[in-house]
Amino acid sequence: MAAIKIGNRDVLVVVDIQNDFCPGGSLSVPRGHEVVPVINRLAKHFPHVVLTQDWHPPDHLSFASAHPGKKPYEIISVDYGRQILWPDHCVQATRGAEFHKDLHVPHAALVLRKGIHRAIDSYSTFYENDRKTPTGLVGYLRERGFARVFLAGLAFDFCVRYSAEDAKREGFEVVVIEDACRGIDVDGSMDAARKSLAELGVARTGSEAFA
Ligand code: VGL
Ligand code: ZN
Repeated sequence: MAAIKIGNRDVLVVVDIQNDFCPGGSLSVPRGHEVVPVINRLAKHFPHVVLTQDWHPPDHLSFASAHPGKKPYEIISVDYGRQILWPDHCVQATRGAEFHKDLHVPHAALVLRKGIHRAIDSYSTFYENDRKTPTGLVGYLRERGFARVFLAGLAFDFCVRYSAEDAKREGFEVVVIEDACRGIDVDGSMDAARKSLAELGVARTGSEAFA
């Protein structure tokens, strides 16, 4: 694969490298921790990095525990459509919400927190699941003059996927760094993510392209 040259209009968005998404966490992504060294290496190639954090209040509507009688991974209907119910995860200011201890990206300029509204889940780091409520990240990236968004992190089939799609729709060039992601894979979500990203023209690469 041809080497990718990174410049000042490029930004790396590192998605949700948090304890709860790693083995031992409450919503652990299989082998999620394996992306940590890959991302640490990758980030050295990028002068501009943003970290995101899933950051829910304790009674968040995406938690099965907030719906008596419901279990994790059941689907319910909410104001904005279908919502998968998750185990409690990434509760604000808890250990599960902290970044993995080995994540080392000291030059990251922004930590963007999402999923902060009790009644709206947020997979995308740009728009919450009602598809209307912005996180502010589009404005930040535009004001900083970025044109190309590289994405890495957890989970490929949720947060990375929806973030890539929104970035593309907002007119950024988007590249997903595949070996720097891992997925949850519920109900065919990995295949659905790959298909949707291909249809939208989101580019994919491997971390070796930055060597
Ligand atoms: C995520 C499920 C629930 C993610 C966040 O970051 O991919 N997935 N909350
Ligand atoms: Zn969440």
